[in-house]
Amino acid sequence: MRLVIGAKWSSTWTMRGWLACRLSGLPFRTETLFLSRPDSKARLAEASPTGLIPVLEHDGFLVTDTMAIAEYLWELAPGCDIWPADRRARTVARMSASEMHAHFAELRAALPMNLVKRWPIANGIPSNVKLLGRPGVEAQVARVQKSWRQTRAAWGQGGPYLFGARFCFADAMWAPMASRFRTYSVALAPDAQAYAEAVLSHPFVAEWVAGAEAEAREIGWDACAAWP
Ligand SMILES: N[C@@H](CCC(=O)N[C@@H](CS)C(=O)NCC(=O)O)C(=O)O
Repeated sequence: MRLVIGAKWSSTWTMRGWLACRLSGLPFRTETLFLSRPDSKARLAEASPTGLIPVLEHDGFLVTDTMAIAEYLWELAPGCDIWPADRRARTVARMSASEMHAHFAELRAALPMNLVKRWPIANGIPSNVKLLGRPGVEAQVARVQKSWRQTRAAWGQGGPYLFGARFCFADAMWAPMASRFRTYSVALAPDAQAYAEAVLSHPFVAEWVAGAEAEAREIGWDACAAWP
């Protein structure tokens, strides 16, 4: 299998697709398609029927969209770590992943993912107040925390993740959100902070972040950290 990904330090959806592949336990290789090059649009059109990445290729069959990729991999490797074993837990995990997939447009636009950036804090005040004050952002930051809290309260006993001890694709879907909160020094409630830190410390997430850092060193750390 081959997964087409974007720049590791900034591509949220391809990070999720890559995490789905890792959770499946199946062998795969990646191919990087940087989205800001002059030929990117043409390469995207060639690589993906939707013109979006990630795209998974398996024996000539193309799967686009992170949710569909996760479901396809689950069907190839049923019982893998993508979804919890219990049917209801699995449904709630799909609900959680779908909420992330479909919502939070304002938050995502205001705080683009940048895995190598850290917003500076001066005298205890983050210099990101303007971004956090954009319409809709505060309410969406609150909803994200509530979503994590609701799921963990019902299913998260026995471990730091949404469904306890096993990190699943729902956690993977939220990983870029957790990284945004870290990058922009968003003040979270203690339970949400602990969950975000657990997600960012998961070995697969840490592996992707290490790849992002290596990539940024190659491209030019300061240029990457200055974006957007
Ligand atoms: N709903 C899609 C979203 C995919 C998406 O927006 N991917 C971005 C990269 S992270 C993309 O391909 N953008 C194309 C472009 O910027 O031209 C999914 O879940 O995979």
